[in-house]
Amino acid sequence: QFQSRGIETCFHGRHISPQMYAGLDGSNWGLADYEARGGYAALRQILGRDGGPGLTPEEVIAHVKESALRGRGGAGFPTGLKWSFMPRQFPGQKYLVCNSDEGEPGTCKDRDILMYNPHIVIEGMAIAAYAMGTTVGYNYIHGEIFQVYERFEAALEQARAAGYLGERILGTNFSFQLHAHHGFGAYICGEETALLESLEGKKGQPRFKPPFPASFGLYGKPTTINNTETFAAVPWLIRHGGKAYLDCGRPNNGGTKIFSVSGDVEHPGNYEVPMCTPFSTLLELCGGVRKGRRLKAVIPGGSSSPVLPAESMMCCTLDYDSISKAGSMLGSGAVIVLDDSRCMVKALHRLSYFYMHESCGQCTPCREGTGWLYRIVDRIVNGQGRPEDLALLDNVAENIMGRTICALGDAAAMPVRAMLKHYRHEFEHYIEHKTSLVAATV
Ligand code: L3W
Ligand code: SF4
Repeated sequence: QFQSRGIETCFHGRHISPQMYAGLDGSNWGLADYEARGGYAALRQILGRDGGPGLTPEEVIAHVKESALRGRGGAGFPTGLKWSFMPRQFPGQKYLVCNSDEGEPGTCKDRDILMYNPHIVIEGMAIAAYAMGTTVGYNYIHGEIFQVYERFEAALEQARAAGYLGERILGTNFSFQLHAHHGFGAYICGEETALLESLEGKKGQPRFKPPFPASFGLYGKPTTINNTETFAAVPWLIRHGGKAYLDCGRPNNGGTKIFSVSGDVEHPGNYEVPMCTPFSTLLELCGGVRKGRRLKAVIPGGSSSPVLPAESMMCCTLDYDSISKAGSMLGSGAVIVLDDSRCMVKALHRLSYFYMHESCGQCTPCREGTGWLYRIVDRIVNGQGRPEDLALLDNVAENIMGRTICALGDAAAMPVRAMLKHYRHEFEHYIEHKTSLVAATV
């Protein structure tokens, strides 16, 4: 069922897909090609415009629940449950938002979906809007990807012209206005409440949760936010049924997932595989560790997820449960592969700089703590580390965790603690000898 299509991406990877990328070569992203691949059939089906009886909003949500589709942006929250939070009778505007503010280091899947198959996201959002009774939606696209934004705008125009968006879609009473919004490239705007603030025209800083967007979202109205890949999964699961999607994976981990594989593999890129695929299979699909070197470690779910040593990772299957049991997170599925030439002190140096740079500065433990973390690792890398710095690093990380408004604080602290847990000897060596234990470094 899942065969390699050998499609080179802008990341020189290969797409393995029955759903997201099927048959795509970069030139056939448009409406006619999408329809020829069965596109918008799911929307026609739920609206009863395929000769069938149609589906009620409740039936659509039931399919999504049955599919066990979980949020593909990082948290893995059950999508059907999230959709059922949207109040059915609400005396005002309700909103649907797609989070395409992909900024997690290592993650590059959403931009590819939008570039190569934008209509699948539009169709998924239209189905979601029908299921939740929302008439206005936004797709918030990361600021640094201009071509992707332009491509999505072009696809929106096509969908509007064909009657898949706008007033009285396909001649029914269902209306849905969908707009694209181009962000400015701040990582923190990928956090859902910061995204909403930014969409409202304010500084992109996270809000306290609760209240969750489900009750207090865009302009204070009930709002459902899902990741791009989550919406992209919806048309297929409607066409084939929630059970068929679930059966692609395993209970609690339904369907397929796109993994953005980067780092020390022969063929980095986006790979769509069934959930619960063994990590070793994904590594094989990527051509293995580059130049035949030894696998040292893997950051399995984007830079926010704790690093796992090779031996732990090789026992994992790619799903929420297996990776969290091993001590990390599936996150957004950004698999960063590190071979035995990588110095973990230098890897952490780079990661901690990122979080210091991207902290929005709103809460003290994150604003000050991320700077402390970076400066301590920086002095180790510069040969000025002190033996007590390792306890200090751990202490600063501990004092950030659980004490901030949003998950960025934890995301900065967790990699530090994991690096110290698994590779403490490399840090000790660097401090004592003022140089890396690993000969060839990043
Ligand atoms: C209503 C409740 N809604 C939870 C909703 C909530 C959100 C979703 C998940 O962080 C993670 C983070 C990053 N009533 C609810 C409820 N919800 N309880 O469910 O919520 P939450 O708080 O568990 O997660 P989050 O704040 O959305 C996401 C990690 O993902 N991450 C980030 C990757 C970044 C990208 C990117 O650049 N695009 O993917 C990677 O690991 O660290 O832990 O919608 O409203 N009772
Ligand atoms: Fe801003 Fe960091 Fe606080 Fe999140 S944890 S709100 S990024 S200061």
